[in-house]
Amino acid sequence: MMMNLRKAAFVVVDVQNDFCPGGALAVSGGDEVVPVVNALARMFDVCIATQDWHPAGHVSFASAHPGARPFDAARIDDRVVTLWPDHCIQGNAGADFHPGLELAPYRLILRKGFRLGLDSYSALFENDGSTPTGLDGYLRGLGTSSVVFAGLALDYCVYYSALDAARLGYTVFVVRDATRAVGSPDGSVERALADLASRGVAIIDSVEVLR
Ligand code: VGL
Ligand code: ZN
Repeated sequence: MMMNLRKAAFVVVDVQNDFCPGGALAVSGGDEVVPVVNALARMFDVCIATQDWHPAGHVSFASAHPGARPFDAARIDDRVVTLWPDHCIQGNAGADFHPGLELAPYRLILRKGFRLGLDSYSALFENDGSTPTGLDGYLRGLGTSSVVFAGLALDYCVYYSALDAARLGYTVFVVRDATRAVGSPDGSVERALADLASRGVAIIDSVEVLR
């Protein structure tokens, strides 16, 4: 394996039915990450999966805001946020992991976005920017200083997770071909990748980990 990645934690973001074709917030090609993620997970001692886990009526759902439509921007608690179709509702099939995702390697499944009035894109902090999910403490407890991200979606939950990890001082990698993107608004992927690169996040290909 390239670099010293076995000592890194592998964090797989939101590989759930609702983000795959046929799901409520389908990401184009979302299911295509599954075999890549399965192969990558075999390379790491510490594998963690996140699960978007919203209560019905969640503040991020357009349906919770009269007159709003999915993908609209809205102002909530003085933050401009994106509204989504209802997705990843706790206990529904859409919130389940993709059936092809091999779950055995994952020692921690971290649920996020479970507060009715607050979303959490990042695996590390909720969208108020200050409420920790506990993942930083978990990683520190294991002595982990680098994190490799994959999963869905590149321009939202993977992006904000990698951003927070870099801000916290981790060495951060994003495995580009093990992600897919929402792609809205236009240019979201290019902006996310440029921002990550400017913060020292390495955008890599799965072959660099698997060889
Ligand atoms: C996500 C939008 C809403 C993601 C989750 O996993 O990227 N995006 N909830
Ligand atoms: Zn969500």
